[in-house]
Amino acid sequence: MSSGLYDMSAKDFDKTLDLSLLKPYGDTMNDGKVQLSFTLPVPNDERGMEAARLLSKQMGVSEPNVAYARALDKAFTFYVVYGSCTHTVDYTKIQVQTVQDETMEMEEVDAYIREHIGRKIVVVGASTGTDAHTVGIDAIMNRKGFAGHYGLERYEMIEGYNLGSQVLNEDFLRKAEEVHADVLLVSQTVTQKNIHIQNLTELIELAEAEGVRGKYVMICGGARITHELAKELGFDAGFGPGKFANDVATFAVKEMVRRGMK
Ligand code: B12
Repeated sequence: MSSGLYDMSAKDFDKTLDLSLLKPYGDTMNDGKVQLSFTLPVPNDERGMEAARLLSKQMGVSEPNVAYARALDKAFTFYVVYGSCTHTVDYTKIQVQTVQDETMEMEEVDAYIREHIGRKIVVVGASTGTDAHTVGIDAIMNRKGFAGHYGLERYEMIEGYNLGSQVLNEDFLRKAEEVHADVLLVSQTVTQKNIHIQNLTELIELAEAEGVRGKYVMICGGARITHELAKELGFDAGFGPGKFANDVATFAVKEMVRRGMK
């Protein structure tokens, strides 16, 4: 439910705002104020600070001010730079691919499963490949949940298996087969050198090679995962930060019904 302040756009407060030329806001509309932080492999001295300013200018930040510089080691320095972004984007033209289902609460999901599927559904989740981060998949699956949203293990009509982290794609699919899974949930947190793309692609390829891709609703998630990326990689949906168990459960059960999975 939204009302009052949230129904107003910033244009109601400041007539100089042009959403086709959107830029950051700090103190005064269109001032472009931003804060950047980064590390340079140089010692912490005046020369390093000048390098940080010059790089910031090249990134489109005018009047860069090195607000903070701290040596991490003899040859590495961490910088925080303030300045004004000179770039703009046309907000009016932005289209984003998102999951369209309106999120249901836990009780509504359970009722939906009872009515439309008529049995408990089986969900298997894991953080795959070399990825050791478990907090994301736990947030979605653990009974106690995350940020006020109970996890899938608490749903009466869901039988959940959380395999933890560093699960090989082969083992993940084997477990899915063994427990007659309907929905597979994959978490990927580490994205260095695009390892998440590699892991996720390999899982889809393996599922296709084993002829089981169509048996499962396959969903991935993690800090850098968008719905658009997930679809590109061959998943049915993708969820990132700010998404919870009931968002995922809603999509999963509606997708099962759309696909006629009983
Ligand atoms: C805790 C942590 C660790 C812990 C993990 C402990 C554990 N048991 O999970 C430890 C110390 C082990 C660790 C190790 C490493 N980490 Co670490 N870690 C973090 C940290 C601080 C928090 C991550 C977290 O728990 N977030 C909270 C959860 C709830 O958020 P989330 O995962 O985004 O989940 C939400 C959504 O994305 C979504 N979601 C997530 N998964 C799924 C799955 C599905 C199916 C769905 C639907 C939704 C969904 O739902 C969740 C709720 O909204 C982050 C920095 C940060 N502040 O984010 C770095 C961070 C993720 N780690 C990082 C790195 C580099 C590493 C190491 C490689 C470090 C090293 N050199 O050894 C190792 C990797 C080890 C490995 N093999 O994977 C980097 C990743 C950079 C990148 N882009 O790749 C980060 C961003 C730190 C940084 N700024 O550099 N790490």
